[in-house]
Parts: sequence; structure tokens; C-alpha cells
Amino acid sequence: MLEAFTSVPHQTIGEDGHLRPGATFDQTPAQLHELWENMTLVREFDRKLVTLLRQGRTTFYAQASGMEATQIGVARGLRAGHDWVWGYYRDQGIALGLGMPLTEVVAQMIGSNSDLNKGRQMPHHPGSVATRFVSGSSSIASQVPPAVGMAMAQQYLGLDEVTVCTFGDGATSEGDWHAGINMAAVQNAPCLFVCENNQWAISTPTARQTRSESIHVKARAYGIPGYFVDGNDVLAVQAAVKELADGMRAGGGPALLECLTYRVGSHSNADADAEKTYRSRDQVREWTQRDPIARFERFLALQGQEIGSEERSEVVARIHREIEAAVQQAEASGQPDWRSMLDDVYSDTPVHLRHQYEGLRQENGGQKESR
Ligand SMILES: Cc1ncc(C[n+]2csc(CCOP(=O)(O)OP(=O)(O)O)c2C)c(N)n1
Ligand SMILES: [Mg+2]
Repeated sequence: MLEAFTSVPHQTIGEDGHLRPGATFDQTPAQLHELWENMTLVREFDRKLVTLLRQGRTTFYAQASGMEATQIGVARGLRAGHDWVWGYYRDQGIALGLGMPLTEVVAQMIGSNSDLNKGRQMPHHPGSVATRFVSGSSSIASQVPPAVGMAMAQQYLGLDEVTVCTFGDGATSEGDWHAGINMAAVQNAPCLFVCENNQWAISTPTARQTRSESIHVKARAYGIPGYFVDGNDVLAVQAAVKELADGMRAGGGPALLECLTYRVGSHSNADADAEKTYRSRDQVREWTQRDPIARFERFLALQGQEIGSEERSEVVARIHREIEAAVQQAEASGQPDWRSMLDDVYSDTPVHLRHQYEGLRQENGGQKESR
């Protein structure tokens, strides 16, 4: 049983790769290997998307490098395609870990015709009903109240699914965050709130974000349990999410889980990190050395499942081939047709939008529309 309100984050694997005293795990060797592959996919996805950005083939991207254990631990602690995740813009690792197809994630990021959102969402905000991963929010913490609404509906309908709502440390200063968590608490709604505490909100460090000693301690104010795990320890995150989600399925109420991790890359491509303006390179170096994938590889080696350099290269090459194929497929589908702009939005399109649409139609040559 996970203990609430600890001052030190729970760990299953220590920094040196050894199992922590008293810690256990029940994954098979194949499941452990899959966790490693999942985290490697998230890392390589970042590399590939940053390249696409530089090539001008997409316009916005926020890296999750350094946070792979948190995101894969969350995704793999849930029942994929059954539980719902309301994530935020940096959660591509959760989408991928839940099994959202690369073709769909990439098409969204490129905004191509094959995008499930038909290019109408901001790039880098994938979502899919089949995966039960809700298209992320750019307005910080705005996903929290609707996630609670979904959890209330699940409770009302007596479903055995739960809602997970993720956000960054910076989101915990927003009004929506407080209102949402309070509502979940008073309604006992089965919503697991997961803070991906990467210690920075663009250029604001956690120390300037809150006077609280931690994020999870804030749960006390709402009368719900708060838990603290090492977000660079994939087994600890997965076990915590699984235990808390299963508890909610069995009728338990909401909880707040803080995963302590670090963003080693820039905030997004619109960030001054490269100019070294707001954080020391020593700090970035320190956390780069605390790499969650390297830690898990040390653990695997101690379990007799060493990842050799040849195997690593093969897996990385395969991942890049798969992403490249998804990119080619998305680009080949072309750009979304502007005429689909108002589809799926209103059953009865308001008159002012119909006027705007008519204006666009004339600008585009005045083709006859059936609309
Ligand atoms: C309501 C709102 N205010 C401000 C912003 C600008 N903004 C974008 S990301 C960000 C920082 C969020 O930090 P955090 O929640 O820690 O997530 P992280 O990016 O570190 O993963 C801010 C302030 C926004 N998108 N929405
Ligand atoms: Mg942050």
C-alpha cells in the first residue's frame, strides 16, 4: 500500500538500478522490456519531431525528454482504451504509451488531411476517442474541471472506468486547478490527478510557483490523499497509478499524485532555454545524468536483461523508420480542405460564421457549396 504524504518520493528502483529495500515488482521480463521500448519511443519521438520542426514540416513541439518514466508509468498503470486521460500539451508520451497509433499522433502534429482533428487543433495536441486520450489543452489547467465532470459521470453511471487528469507544476497555481480538485473531492469523483512536476513552468522554478513544501501536500487542503513518487522511476509510477486507479474503480475517491521529474529539453520551440537565460547548465547536466531510461537499463541489466548496444541501435532505427513512415503518410494525405473548417462544430452553424464562411468561399474562387 502506497503511503500518503511522504516527504521523500517513493522509489522502486534506486538511482544505481538496484531494487530499493522492501520494493517488489510483478512484471514479466517481456513486460519490462516493453516498458523500456515505450520509453525509448518517447525519447526518439522527441528527436524526430525536433528535426521536423527545423525542417519546417511542423510548427510547434514540446519535448518530454527526461519525463519518459512519468509518462509511460502513467499510461501503463491504466487500462488502455478503457480509462480516460485528460492530459496536457506535453503528454505525447502518455498518448503513445496508451497505444495511440503513430500515424494519428504524427498527422495531428503536422495538421495534415489525415489528422483526426482535420488540422483544427493547435499542432502537438493529439487526441483520440478510441484511445480515450482527450486532445490536450494549451490553456494551463483548463482540462481539470471537465476531467472532474467526466469522473462524476462515471460515478453516476456506475462505470468501472476512471479518469486520470495530468498537468504540470505550473498548472497548480491556476484557479481551474483548485476549483476542479475541490469539486472532485466534495463529489468523491474517481479522478486521479497526476502532477508531472518537472520543476519548471517555462522559466518559473517550483520555488517561485508555490510556498508549499511540495505539490502533493496541497491535497490536504481538499481533504484527499496526496502521494509522492520518483517520476524518473517507471516502476514506481506505474505501480502507484495502478494502485490508485484500482482503488477508485473499487469505489475510492480522488487522489493527487506528484511525480518528481525534470524537463531536460527546452519548454517548447518558443523558449529561451537554448540562450541559457533562466536555468543553470549545471542543473540541466545533473538531471540529464539522472536519465530515467539509463536508470531502467541499469535495473534491467541487474535482472539479467541487459540491453546491448546492438539491440539499442536496432530498436532506435526501427522507431525512426516507423515515425518516418507515419510522417510520409501524413504528408501524402495533403493539407486539410478549408471547407471542413466548420464541420463537427455546430449542428446549426451560427449566422456570423456562415457569413465568414461565405467570405472565404468568395476569396477561394467562389466554388458552389452544398453547405
Ligand atoms: C492559462 C494560461 N496561462 C499561461 C499560459 C502560458 N504557458 C504555457 S506553458 C506554461 C507553463 C506551464 O508549466 P507547467 O504547468 O509546469 O507544465 P510544463 O510545461 O512544465 O510541462 C505557461 C505559463 C497558458 N498556456 N495558459
Ligand atoms: Mg513544469
